[in-house]
Amino acid sequence: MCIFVRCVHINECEGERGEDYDEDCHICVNTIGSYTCECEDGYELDSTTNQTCIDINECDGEKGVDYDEDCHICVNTNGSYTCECENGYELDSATNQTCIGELYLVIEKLEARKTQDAK
Ligand SMILES: [Ca+2]
Repeated sequence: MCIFVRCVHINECEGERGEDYDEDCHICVNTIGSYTCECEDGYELDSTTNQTCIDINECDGEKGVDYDEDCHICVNTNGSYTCECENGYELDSATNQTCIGELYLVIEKLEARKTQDAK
């Protein structure tokens, strides 16, 4: 910032998030005359401003690359994604990003019973 021809270097990152630097800037990185951001997983730096982290829409990407191959209907969420599953499949509660079939669930239940019987 220049006041009366004197330029003062301001470190926005020492200020308050949402006031001195953008609310959606995850890790503020001070630069000369400005600032930029580092973003958390699932977000990318907005290339128009370089000062905001925006959600990556994994569902716009390629199945098996940007989102799980076993995700039937990809549903974008902030910082991540989840899936809707076809009939006979359930969302894997461990990740919320994979659909698992009935057969797999039956095997898992049998395995659990076997473990219980062994006790
Ligand atoms: Ca996302």
